[in-house]
Amino acid sequence: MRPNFALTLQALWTAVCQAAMQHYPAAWGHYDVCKSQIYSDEGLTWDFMACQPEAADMTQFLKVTLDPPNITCGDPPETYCALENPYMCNNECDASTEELAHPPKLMFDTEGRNPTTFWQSSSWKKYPKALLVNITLSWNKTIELTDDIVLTFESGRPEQMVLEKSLDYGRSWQPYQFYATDCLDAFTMEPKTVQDLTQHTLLDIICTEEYSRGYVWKYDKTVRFEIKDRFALFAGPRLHNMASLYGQLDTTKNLRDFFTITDLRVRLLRPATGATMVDENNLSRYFYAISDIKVQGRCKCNLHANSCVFDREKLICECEHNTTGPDCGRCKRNYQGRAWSAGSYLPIPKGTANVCVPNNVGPVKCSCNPFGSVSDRCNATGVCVCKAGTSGPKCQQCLRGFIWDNGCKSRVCDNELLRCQNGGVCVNNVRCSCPSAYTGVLCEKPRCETELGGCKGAESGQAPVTSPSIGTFLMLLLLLLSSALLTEASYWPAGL
Ligand SMILES: *[C@@H]1O[C@H](CO)[C@@H](O)[C@H](O)[C@H]1NC(C)=O
Ligand SMILES: *[C@@H]1O[C@H](CO)[C@@H](O)[C@H](O)[C@H]1NC(C)=O
Ligand SMILES: *[C@@H]1O[C@H](CO)[C@@H](O)[C@H](O)[C@H]1NC(C)=O
Ligand SMILES: *[C@@H]1O[C@H](CO)[C@@H](O)[C@H](O)[C@H]1NC(C)=O
Ligand SMILES: *[C@@H]1O[C@H](CO)[C@@H](O)[C@H](O)[C@H]1NC(C)=O
Ligand SMILES: *[C@@H]1O[C@H](CO)[C@@H](O)[C@H](O)[C@H]1NC(C)=O
Ligand SMILES: [Ca+2]
Repeated sequence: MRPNFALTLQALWTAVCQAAMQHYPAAWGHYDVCKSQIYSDEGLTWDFMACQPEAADMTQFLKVTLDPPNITCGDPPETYCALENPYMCNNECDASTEELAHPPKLMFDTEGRNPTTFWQSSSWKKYPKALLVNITLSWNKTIELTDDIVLTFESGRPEQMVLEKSLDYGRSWQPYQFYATDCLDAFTMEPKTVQDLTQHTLLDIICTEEYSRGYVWKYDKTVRFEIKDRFALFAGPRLHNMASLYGQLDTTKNLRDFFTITDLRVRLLRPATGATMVDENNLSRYFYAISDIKVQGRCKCNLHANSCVFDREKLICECEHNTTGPDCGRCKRNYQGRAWSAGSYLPIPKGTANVCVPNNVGPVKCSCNPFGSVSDRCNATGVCVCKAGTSGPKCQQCLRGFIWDNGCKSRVCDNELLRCQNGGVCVNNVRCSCPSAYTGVLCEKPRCETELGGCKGAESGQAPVTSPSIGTFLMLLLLLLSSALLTEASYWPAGL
C-alpha cells in the first residue's frame, strides 16, 4: 500500500509540479490553471476553473517564536554532556560565537554535507521543575498541510510533547497529537498509533508512544505527525471513485479544516532522559536539540488562485476570479453581485470556479437584449446567455432559420406552403394572427370556449372527436412529399 499513499496524496491535493503532471490521469483532476482562453460562438472568451497553488516547503515563510524567549543555549556559554555518556562532555554552546551558537533558525536551514546544524535549549538546570519550551511557527496566512510534519531531534526525542495547531493566527489552539513514553502517565490517554485509526476516526486526537521510545533515538531521531496516513485512510484502500473523493473533500469541512492551519506549536514538556532516573548530579545531559522541522503545504486560496507569493515577509494569494483578501475569501469591490463562494473540486477534472460577478449586472452593465437572452442579467462569467435560436454578445441576432420578433422565433408561416388557415394572417413569418374563433399555430383549431359554441366534445373533458386539423394535414403532406422526393422508389401517386 505504501507507494499508493503518495498517489493518494497527489490525487487529493494535486501536490504535483507541472512536469510530473503529465504522468497522472487527467481524470484525477488538475487544479493548476485558473482560467484559459477559448473560442466559442461569441469569439474569444475566458473559461474559468478551480485552481490552487503548488505545494511547497512552508518553512521558508514562517516566523519562529520561542517561549521562554531566552531558552536558547549559549548566553551564558554552557558545556553539555552526551545523554548516553555523562563523561562525553564536548558539546559547547556559545551564543556569541557563530560556530558554537545554536539559534532557532538552524531548525529550518538546508542540511548539506556539513555537520548537522541544530537549535539547542539550555539544559535542565532547574530539575525537578519541568523544562518547558514552546516553539511557535507562524505564517500569518492560512495554509493547508499536504505532507507529514517531521521534527528531527539531535539529542534524544522528548519524553513528553504536544503538537498543537491554530486556525486563527494564534488566538486559540487545538492539540494535533500527544507524544509520550507513557501516554497514560503523561496525559491519561490510551496509547494509540495512526494504524489504530479508521476512516471514521481519522480526525481523532491521539497520544502515541511510537516516537518516544528509549535509546533507539540514536537511529531514529524523528517525530512525525502523520498526514499521509490519514489521507490514505480517508481515501480508503482503493481509489476508484475520484469524484466521490473530491466530493467529500468539498463537503467535509471538518476534514479540510483539520489540515488547515495558520500556526503550529510544539510544546516540549520533558526532554529525553534515556533512563527511568534522572542523574541529578549531571543535569548537563538533559536538553532539547532540534536539527530540522519539515512542514509541507500550500497557501489556502479557496481554489481561487494558483500562485502564492512571498512579498515583504508575507505570503499572499494572487487571487483570480475577481476575488480578494489574503485567502481570496471574499469578492472584490463592485463584484458582489452574488455571495462569495469557494471554488469547487467538482466536477473533475477542472472543478468549478464560482467566480464573483459584478454588482448590478443587467441592462446597466451587460445590456443583454431582454428578448433574446434568458435573463437581462449576465451569468456568473459576465456573459449574456441567449435563448434558443439567438446569438451575438448581447443575444440580439438570430441564427439561420430564425426570425426576429421580440426574440428569435423559428419560421412558422408564409404565404406559400405554410399558410395561416381560417383567415389568419402571417406576421413576420413567426406567427399567425388568428380570427377570434380560431387558434393553433396556423389558426387551424376552432377555439373551445363555450360562449363561442362549437368544438363539441371538448367541454366533456374527452378528446374532441374531430378529423385531423387542416394544419396538421398540411404538415403531414409536406413531410410525405419531401420524403417521397428523397426516396428513389417513389410510391406517391404521380397525379397528386
Ligand atoms: C530567562 O529569563 C528569566 C527572566 O529574566 C530568568 O528568570 C531565567 O532564568 C532565564 N532563563 C534562562 C534559561 O536563562
Ligand atoms: C558531568 O559529568 C562529567 C563526567 O563526570 C563531568 O566531566 C562534568 O563536569 C559533569 N558536569 C556537571 C555539570 O556536573
Ligand atoms: C506554552 O504554551 C502553553 C499553552 O498555551 C502555556 O500554558 C505556557 O505558559 C506556554 N509557555 C511555556 C514556557 O510553556
Ligand atoms: C499579518 O498579515 C496582515 C495582513 O494580512 C498584516 O496586516 C499584519 O500586520 C500581519 N501580522 C504580522 C504579525 O506580521
Ligand atoms: C474580473 O473583472 C475584470 C475587470 O472587469 C474582467 O476583465 C475579468 O474578466 C473578470 N474576471 C472574472 C473571472 O470574472
Ligand atoms: C455563462 O454562459 C456561458 C455561455 O453560455 C457559458 O460558457 C459559461 O459557462 C456560463 N458561466 C456560468 C458560470 O454559468
Ligand atoms: Ca538544521
